[in-house]
Amino acid sequence: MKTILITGAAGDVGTHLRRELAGKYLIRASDLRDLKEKFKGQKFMRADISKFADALRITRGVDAIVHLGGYSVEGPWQGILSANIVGCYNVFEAARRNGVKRILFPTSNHAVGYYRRDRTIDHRVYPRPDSRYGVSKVFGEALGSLYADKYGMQVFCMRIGNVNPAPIDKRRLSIWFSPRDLAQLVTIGIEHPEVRFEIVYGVSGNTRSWYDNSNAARLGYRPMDDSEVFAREVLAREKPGADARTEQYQGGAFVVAEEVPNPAPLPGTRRRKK
Ligand code: 15L
Repeated sequence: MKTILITGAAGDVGTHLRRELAGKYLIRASDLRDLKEKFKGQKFMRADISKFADALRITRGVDAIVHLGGYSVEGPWQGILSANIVGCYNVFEAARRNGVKRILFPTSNHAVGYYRRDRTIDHRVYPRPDSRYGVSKVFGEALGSLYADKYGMQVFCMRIGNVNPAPIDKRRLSIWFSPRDLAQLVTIGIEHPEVRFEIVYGVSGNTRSWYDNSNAARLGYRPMDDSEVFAREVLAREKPGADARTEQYQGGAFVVAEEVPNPAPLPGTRRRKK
């Protein structure tokens, strides 16, 4: 049985994934925080991936890595820098030094969140991040491409929508990713013999999808779920967003989210009068 390292294993996506993969792989679950839910046969290793020594320690002797660790929403730049940029670099570099060939990088819909909702995009579009968090995901995709080309690593980037047992609002009807579809796509990322560098969308087979997920289909992904069965109930409770941009762009509220809501002016500068 393969040993799989999951970083960020205590988070929501990590917990869904560990539940779905329990018994299928030997899971090494790593996080800064304690695991709230534990599953049989999964070993916990506490680590701070912004420290290279920790990244080296947790990546030793595994067959593949699912690198979920880091900030999962917009946040202060220093936090994103250390967890998502430095942390991501550390995991790739530690994997290379430990001879781990395969990395699954859960990037995000927010790497392309500035595409409008009336467009269908595929894995070849130019990134259009909607936040500093989105930029950090584009960084991870670029790093994966470098490590695939330069070091022959096998890198599987999943631009994840929203993992939940059910879609929670109108935007999520388009990007919902059920836990069992997540497990199917991750299994393809771990097992497919021809992965070199791939970008796929981590979403279920949603009728309202904004994505052409043909690259995932080419690799054998056959989603079992479609958010449409929840549409009536979700739309009935939907309230219009306060800012029209959140309805125009795929990234929703991330296009208006600020790392610091009202930054103080720099010394020697003044706020412009309206
Ligand atoms: C993400 O990338 C986040 O990790 C997750 O927390 C959700 O906010 C999701 O996107 C989303 O767009 O709903």
